[in-house]
Amino acid sequence: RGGKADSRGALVVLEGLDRCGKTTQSTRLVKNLERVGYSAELWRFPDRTTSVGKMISSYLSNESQLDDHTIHLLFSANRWEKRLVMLFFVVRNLAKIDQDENNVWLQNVLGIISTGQTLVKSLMESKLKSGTTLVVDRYSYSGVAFSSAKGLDIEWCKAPEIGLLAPDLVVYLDIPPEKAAERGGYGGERYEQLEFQKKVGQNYQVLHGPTWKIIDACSSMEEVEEQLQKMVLDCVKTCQEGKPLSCLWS
Ligand code: FDM
Repeated sequence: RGGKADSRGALVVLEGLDRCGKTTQSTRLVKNLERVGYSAELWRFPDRTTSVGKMISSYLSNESQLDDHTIHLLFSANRWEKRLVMLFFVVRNLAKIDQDENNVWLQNVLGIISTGQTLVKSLMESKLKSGTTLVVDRYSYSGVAFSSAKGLDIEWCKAPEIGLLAPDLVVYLDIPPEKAAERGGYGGERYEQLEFQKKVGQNYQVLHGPTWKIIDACSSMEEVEEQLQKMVLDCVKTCQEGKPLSCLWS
């Protein structure tokens, strides 16, 4: 809909404290975008379906213990692994070619990949370039805000995220931690504690940049939905007009 035939989708991230309404709003947003004719997909981090995601999930539900640095890197790896999905398909297809061509093809391409001249686009990038808008429930900013709330150095926390795609728009659903805590109670996961969430909120402030927009998450669900959709439609149009993709932390 609209834009040039080869126009790309937008990378939109929703961030905020636990219970700020991100998950409800990101689901509604994708439905609303599709309703008005855009191709859109909902992603979320952590993606608990992968093997790294399962380790994260077990940590969050207090079934396992991990060093703070280790879990931070696992959250980051869970974002990077979206790249590997494509790599896996390429290697698997080459393995098929390999049956006829006596290993040469596979050797060459694996050589290229291992020297870092990657032929492989990340899954995220190829989705965006195919015109799909991605609505992402939490991203690198959660990684930094939550881990640095445990006392880890903020620059150290940002480092493993360098080179991931930078969002075109980050919408911060702003809610006072006390208000969030009143909403239906926390679900018992590791970070769902008022004092911790207060620190996370302060850390998010440091991360706000030019691509950030803030919505008052204490407004009604409908009001938040409407404001969000308006912001995202503006962003989608800018991306269709040719805004280039960039990488964190630009
Ligand atoms: N979280 C989430 C992190 O600590 N680092 C990250 O990189 C991400 C993506 O995991 F408390 C935290 C934030 C939250 C918890 O998130 C699980 P969901 O949105 O409740 O599944």
